[in-house]
Amino acid sequence: MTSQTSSDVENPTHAPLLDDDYGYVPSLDASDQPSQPQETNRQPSKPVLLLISGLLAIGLLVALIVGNVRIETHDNDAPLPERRDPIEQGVSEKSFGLPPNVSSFSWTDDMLSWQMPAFHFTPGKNWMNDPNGPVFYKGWYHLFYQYSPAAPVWGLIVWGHAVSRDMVHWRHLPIAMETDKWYDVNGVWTGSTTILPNNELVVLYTGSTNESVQVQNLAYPANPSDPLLVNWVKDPANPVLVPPKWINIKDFRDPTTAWLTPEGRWRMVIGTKVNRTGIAILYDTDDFKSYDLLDTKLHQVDGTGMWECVDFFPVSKNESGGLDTGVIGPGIKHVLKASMDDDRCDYYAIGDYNPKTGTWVPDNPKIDVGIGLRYDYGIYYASKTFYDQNKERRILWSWIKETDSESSDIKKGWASLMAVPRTVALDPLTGSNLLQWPIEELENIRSNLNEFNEVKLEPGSLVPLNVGPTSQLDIMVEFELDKKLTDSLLPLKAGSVPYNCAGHGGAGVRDALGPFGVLVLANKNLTEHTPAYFYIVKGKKGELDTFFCIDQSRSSIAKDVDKSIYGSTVPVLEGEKLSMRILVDHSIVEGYAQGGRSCITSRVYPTEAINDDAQIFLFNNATSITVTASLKTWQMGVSSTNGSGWVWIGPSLILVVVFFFVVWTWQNQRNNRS
Ligand code: DQQ
Repeated sequence: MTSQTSSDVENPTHAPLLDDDYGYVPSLDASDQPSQPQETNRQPSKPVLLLISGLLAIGLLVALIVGNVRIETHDNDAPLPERRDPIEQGVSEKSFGLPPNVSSFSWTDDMLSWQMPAFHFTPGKNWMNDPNGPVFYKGWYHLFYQYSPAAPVWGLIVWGHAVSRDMVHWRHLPIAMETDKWYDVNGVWTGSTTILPNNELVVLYTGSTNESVQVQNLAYPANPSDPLLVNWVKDPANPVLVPPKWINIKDFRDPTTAWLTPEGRWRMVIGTKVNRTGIAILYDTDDFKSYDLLDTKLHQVDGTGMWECVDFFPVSKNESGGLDTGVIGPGIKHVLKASMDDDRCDYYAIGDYNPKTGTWVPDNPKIDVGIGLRYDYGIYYASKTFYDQNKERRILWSWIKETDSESSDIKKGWASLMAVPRTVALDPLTGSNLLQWPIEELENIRSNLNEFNEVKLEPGSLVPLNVGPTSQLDIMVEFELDKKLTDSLLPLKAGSVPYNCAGHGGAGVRDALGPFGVLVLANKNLTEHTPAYFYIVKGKKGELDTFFCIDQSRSSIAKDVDKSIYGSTVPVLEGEKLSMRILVDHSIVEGYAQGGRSCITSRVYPTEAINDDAQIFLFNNATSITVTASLKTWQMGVSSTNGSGWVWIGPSLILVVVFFFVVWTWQNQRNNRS
């Protein structure tokens, strides 16, 4: 298994052209061709000639395979398209702002190029935000995304497009939908795909019109027999939906995947707000062209502001697999998720859906949408699920933004990426939260397992782990605590401030039962490090509350990056060990606690703890307990084929054989002549 380095990513080699099977072949331009041996007066000897031709042939083979790894489709040097004014503001532009007067760090090219992830999806250049219309179609996973092809800042948004066999190795395709109609000239915004019973696809997306009105538009593949779905047609009937009178023309966006109602009509959700109330409204349609707005709202929550990228899907109480969007019946709960424009976080709640009335009620109104549970307690926004009929699971995609300065984004030439795709299902043990877990396909890019068993961590200890390079890691760790000790500790005093990750000073603040965990992306003298940790507090009634946190406050010596501390409580059931899984992929640290009951995604921008200078440690900063840790780590790479790359091995081998044959014949002829 080869791992993909950031320089592979920074220097993509080929642009795709058409191929017989799927519409595309990789092309080699002149600069990619191996150079020919120069004619000189001295004849090379036969073994030398064979060695050179062998190397050339291998080079050709490698070039063909590697050429499929990251294929860029956009020319960064092309003149910027004229921006139409006014560009719609306030929808997805960079929301991370640094306090005034923060000094800029002198970022070097090496530091910036290290930040590019290896196994998280990114278009490689320019700006990306929300995932759009994910679908599995004719053997390929399709991911569309909000893309600003002109610059690494939000602007005139189109639908970028990539395909994959496994959602790990990607093949970049041309832009699927451009801003070429009056009804989307200010942006082809977020939308979803629906698979019709005859396996045809339809896409509904929000267009920002020439007057910046948010409307819904219909599109479908130009050639449904093309598994890569390269070309898309927009329906002449567009826009198929305009904002109803009682909705502000700029608060009507992001249609969901539609599902069939028991009456046989298609139903979908759109997010909106009225004053400060976030609302999910429902439309029914027979043909995706004319729609009936339901009188009832699916759901609304006062004080939550605009609901973007609403998602609505069933989960099974008993089965671990996923369910198609329209499934209803006993043993099924429904998840309603909305992305809160106010705080840029994705909130969900679990509840019951009544298809007759078109309403949904949360199980626990105290943790309703926008005020309770989050998919992720770090940087995770505008997510969208789809039902993967290929493996009967529900997959969650989400946008991870940058939390550095815009000038750094411009210098590095790209901004944002997708979190790794996660399976999402109801937690069968609690019934009150979801479980999110990286898709199993990611395990195929693990290598170099290191295992550490029962490492005793005394209070105040720090244990370096020798696991090789640490910029691309999958870490799974379990902690055991001495139960007698936790029992003997006194509960929190009445009136003391309840713990939360952000408000209590991070991993450096010591208490009886925490923090303990893993330090990643740490340099030797620990001037830079990112701790992922548990922190246990004993509640007033003696109950233990466990928090899962990631502390970015010492992740970088640079001042012009986010230093927040993220986290939340995580349910831990009787008899369970504490467990966390941490994915490190250069500037992303993605954490999952207790099998995915609580997740945190963070962006870190170290200046020294990069490349070979980054290490990992176990630590225990608790003052009263010894913790026993057992862990496994793997290097994470992206193998040099992207699912479709193997297609080229056959032809490449034939080329190699032909090459050798020609050289051999030519050499023989020369020998015969002399
Ligand atoms: N991003 C899109 C909108 C959506 C927002 C525009 C969420 O459709 O509401 O890029 O990030």
